[in-house]
Amino acid sequence: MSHILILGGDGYLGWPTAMYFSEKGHDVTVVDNYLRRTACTELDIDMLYPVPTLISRAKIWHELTGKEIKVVIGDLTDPELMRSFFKTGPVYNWAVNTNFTGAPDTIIHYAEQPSAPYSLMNYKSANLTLSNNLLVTNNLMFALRDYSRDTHVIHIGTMGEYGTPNIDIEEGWLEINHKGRKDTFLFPRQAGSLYHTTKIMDTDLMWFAVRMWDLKITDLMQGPVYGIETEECLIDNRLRTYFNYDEIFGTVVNRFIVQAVIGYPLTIYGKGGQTRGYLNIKDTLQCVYKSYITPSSPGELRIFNQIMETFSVNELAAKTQKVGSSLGLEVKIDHIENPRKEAEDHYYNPTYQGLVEIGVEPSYLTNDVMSSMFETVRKYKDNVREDVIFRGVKW
Ligand code: USQ
Repeated sequence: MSHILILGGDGYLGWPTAMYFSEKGHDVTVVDNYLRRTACTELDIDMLYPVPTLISRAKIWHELTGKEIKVVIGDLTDPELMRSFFKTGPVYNWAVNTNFTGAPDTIIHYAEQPSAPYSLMNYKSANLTLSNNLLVTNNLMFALRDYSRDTHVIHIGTMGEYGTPNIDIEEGWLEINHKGRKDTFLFPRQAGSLYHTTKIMDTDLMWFAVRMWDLKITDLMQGPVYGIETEECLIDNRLRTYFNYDEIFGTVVNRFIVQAVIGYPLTIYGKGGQTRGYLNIKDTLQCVYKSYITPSSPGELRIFNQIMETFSVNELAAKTQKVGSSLGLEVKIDHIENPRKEAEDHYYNPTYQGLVEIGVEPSYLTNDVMSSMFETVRKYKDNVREDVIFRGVKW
């Protein structure tokens, strides 16, 4: 049994990850400052259904399974909070057993402001994104340096670090031949939002710490995630993860399905040729778990591209329309002026073999997978608020 610390354990991915590791018998602690919930409240955004607080969810999990997910509510930009997980043990907001069992064996780092549009709403949201994301990562690097260089960190990066270059995208690294000599460097990065830029900076902070202090880090370059349910979420509706469909926090597949269900024309931005690599939320859990089982070595920044298949926005809209029609819905498609500054017609050929090589079994966005998302969204149709679907946050 390992001691797993999940930074950002209240989030779309953090909470399902906590249950996944807890179900397997690990000693799991989650920490979160409710950044995403607070932002949704401040922006007057509702999720598809209400989600109990992190403490309530941990209690429900305990009641139903007998397993314990310890909870700390706090802000990891405070270095003392970060360091308490290694030094003395934190002050838990909820836990059955509060004994300090030493530094975590593995830390899964999701504690970041995750939205590109949020990062570009205004100078305050830009500053929050920069300060939160970089300070949390830097606090983590120094805590590891000072207390536990053997702890393996699994960080969620983004495919958006690479942008859309006119060459094939490798898994993190590129060998360069220059004037007869060669060396390996981080693959060139060129982000399309300030949020994505913070992920590039995270990678740089982690690469520095790995070189200086021989830390063990895996950086997972993840594409947009879709899906609602993981095995553990199905145990009880109150254990479901967040589901955002608004312009700020909703990702494109989740948004399109909600739009199709309520008869709102699918919001393709611009020409719709924007191509990205996608994955099911269940595969995020598999990828993190397989990375945990086969940690990187001391002094290694291991990078995997965490996607299972690629689609253009037009292809996603066509798929949504097809599955919607098969369920008796009339799904309209709209091309609206792109609020983002991004290539709408571009080359895209990323490599993504590494995670399969360590045992991940990919899921795909089949008609059945989409239909089951439609079914779940339909149950909550009456909760959907049209006014949050498009506000036009511009780059
Ligand atoms: N898009 C539309 N219509 C919409 C929403 C999005 O055409 O209604 C387009 C966007 O312009 C973009 C693509 O769909 O070209 C993906 O957009 P998204 O909102 O699903 O994803 P993105 O903003 O790129 O960010 C999401 C997550 C972020 C993660 C990233 C992975 O919010 O945390 O890092 O996916 S990646 O895109 O590979 O960088």
